[in-house]
Amino acid sequence: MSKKSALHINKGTSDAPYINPKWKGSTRSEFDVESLCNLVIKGESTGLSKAITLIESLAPKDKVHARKLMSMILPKSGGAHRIGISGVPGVGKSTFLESYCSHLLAEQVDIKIAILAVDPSSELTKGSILGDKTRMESIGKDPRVFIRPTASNGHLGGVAKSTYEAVALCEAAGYNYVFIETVGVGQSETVVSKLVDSFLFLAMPGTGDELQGIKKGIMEMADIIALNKCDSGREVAANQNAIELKSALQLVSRVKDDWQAPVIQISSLERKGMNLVEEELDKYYRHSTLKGRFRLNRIKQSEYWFEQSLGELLFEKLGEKKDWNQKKADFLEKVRNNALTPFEASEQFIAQILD
Ligand SMILES: Nc1nc2c(ncn2[C@@H]2O[C@H](COP(=O)(O)OP(=O)(O)OP(=O)(O)O)[C@@H](O)[C@H]2O)c(=O)[nH]1
Ligand SMILES: [Mg+2]
Repeated sequence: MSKKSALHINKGTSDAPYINPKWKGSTRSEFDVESLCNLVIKGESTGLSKAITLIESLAPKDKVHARKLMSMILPKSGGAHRIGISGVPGVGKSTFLESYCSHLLAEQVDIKIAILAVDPSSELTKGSILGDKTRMESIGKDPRVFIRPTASNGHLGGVAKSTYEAVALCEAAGYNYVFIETVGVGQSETVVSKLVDSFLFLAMPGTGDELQGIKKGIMEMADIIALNKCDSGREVAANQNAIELKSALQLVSRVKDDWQAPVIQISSLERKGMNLVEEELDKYYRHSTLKGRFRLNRIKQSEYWFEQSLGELLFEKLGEKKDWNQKKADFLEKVRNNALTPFEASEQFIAQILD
């Protein structure tokens, strides 16, 4: 077995879908969706990998297969605790996952962990996932762990769709923890926060100004904030930062529930504080399940993605109308000349397009 397959790290982009050497010789037209579905349900990581490549594909034929696969998979999904991990590049998300998952693996024999890495800002073939391969090496070798980057297709809607479906596939394959690592840039955190049950935000010790730089939106999204890189010998600075973070958090009122995000201090490098993370995640899980919010949150997320997708698809379909560009340019000119307000122009434009 090659090192790559031993690590269960599978690259794949929509342009060049990952094809496991085991399937060499098979062609896409030979696709047997039912067998693939069975492989996934049996928990075979190679089948799961192939299934994720299929749902990421933009080829029309693959989309038909993917739709069929998802309809078979969906009733078997939902069984995992979905956990989002975010934070600025270099904060230590991958190192944390390596450390935290080692902790879980040592504690629980029956555990199955899937890690999906979402990075809409970089191409999958470069950058972070190569680093992840070495950073997560020790857990990647464990047969109970599946690591996979999600193809972004360059836009967030694509990330959301493929990640949503990849999570469902992992759950059908029996993974009871699904971690989604996302780099803290752009809108990726917002997307991931609407795909998970619990959202863990990693920060690192710095000056007060840097801490204040943590976006207010993130404070509202985060269920737990872990101050990473609180290594031995850095206790004083770490304590000071934790106090600052806590007081900043008090200014944020959570509208979605009555949860106050805790701030904990960890060192992923020294593997310190992993039990604290587990405790806080458990606490939050209990908090959300007790009040029925857990299920409701998932329903709300599905509704949200339905609405989002409707909007995106409608826009895409309208854009395919042959006179879209010309008419749009005409109305844009009227807006520029102040002949119409932007709102009136868009209303008239849509009315003409739909006519
Ligand atoms: N001192 C110290 N260094 C750490 C700790 N955790 C991670 N690092 C280091 O920080 C650097 C970045 O770690 P990564 O785990 O790749 O960070 P990341 O957030 O996944 O980075 P991206 O995937 O690029 O966004 C590496 O050199 C790690 O060794 C920690 O607890 N203490
Ligand atoms: Mg990383």
